[in-house]
Amino acid sequence: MAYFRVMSAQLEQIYGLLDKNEDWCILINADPDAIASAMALSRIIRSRVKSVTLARVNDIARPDNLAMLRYLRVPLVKWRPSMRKKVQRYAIVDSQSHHHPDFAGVDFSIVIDHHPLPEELTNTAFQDIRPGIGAVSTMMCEYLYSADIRPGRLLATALQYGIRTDTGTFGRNCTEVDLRAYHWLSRFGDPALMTRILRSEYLPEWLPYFTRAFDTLRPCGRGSFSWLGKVQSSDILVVVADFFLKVHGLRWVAVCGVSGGRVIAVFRGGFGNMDLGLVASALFGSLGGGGGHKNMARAEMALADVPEEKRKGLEEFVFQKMLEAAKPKRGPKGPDPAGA
Ligand SMILES: [Mn+2]
Repeated sequence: MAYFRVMSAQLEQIYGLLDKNEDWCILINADPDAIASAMALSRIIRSRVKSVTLARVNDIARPDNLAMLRYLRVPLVKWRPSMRKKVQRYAIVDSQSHHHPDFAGVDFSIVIDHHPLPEELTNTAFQDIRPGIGAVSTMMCEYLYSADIRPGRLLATALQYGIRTDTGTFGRNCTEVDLRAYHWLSRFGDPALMTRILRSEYLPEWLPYFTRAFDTLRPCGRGSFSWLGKVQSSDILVVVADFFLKVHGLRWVAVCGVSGGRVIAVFRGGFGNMDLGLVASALFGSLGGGGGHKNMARAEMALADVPEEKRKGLEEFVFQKMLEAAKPKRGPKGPDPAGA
């Protein structure tokens, strides 16, 4: 049975661009889908050109992305303009030239993407842009299949991770072709490596924040409150708050701290009637701002706006505000009927 549509005509076009004397660079804005797609394109073209370099324009900080690069041994380097001297031809996957300033002015011979096409037409030698597809990794499976290439263990696992990431593990923007590609890859991928990547959720330097989070965790109304004090970035509040979502029975949690001269509260949970967006907008009142959705929200205020006498006991100040904001609100008609 044919798994995918036949891409022979497109492959011939790509092969027609390749020259044994030319050095290629596949330029990406690195995320799992882009990394996997670059690996696949490199696999398809590398025997027909002088060399292929995989380069990223962005920095990578997420632990799962770092794990992907490490466990799947991806030879991805940071893009430097000086590399132009050694490269004659460029390809771009999972992005288009208007998506990042570093892509501007680069003459791409190959563009393979699933983001919407801009209005102005480019004069790229080869382009395959299909906004309907969940992941470019899926498109690359069609190319590999048509090129008669069985992906190796590391490449197949990378493509699976690319599809998982871009489709929110098959929950959004996922087409039948994406599922078929994932199924095809499962013959070649490595489930143990996939598990290692999926479990790489935290960086070692984040662990002391968890110690603080557990030490300070206390009930707040029907939810929980945790105080991390000064944090390097508010991202750490998000990481810790997301962790608490995995604890069965915690209705909601507010993880709070100070970063960049601001007091920040990150809310997660909202199982039941509580609307965390409303709690967040009420938290600091006129002193700050906040909002969000029923299940995730955020509130902030400037440290300078905290009353002078409260600054020493900042944790208690925020906790009392939280307690007040999270009090069940009764409407004019009394309590909500059960099950509402
Ligand atoms: Mn993508």
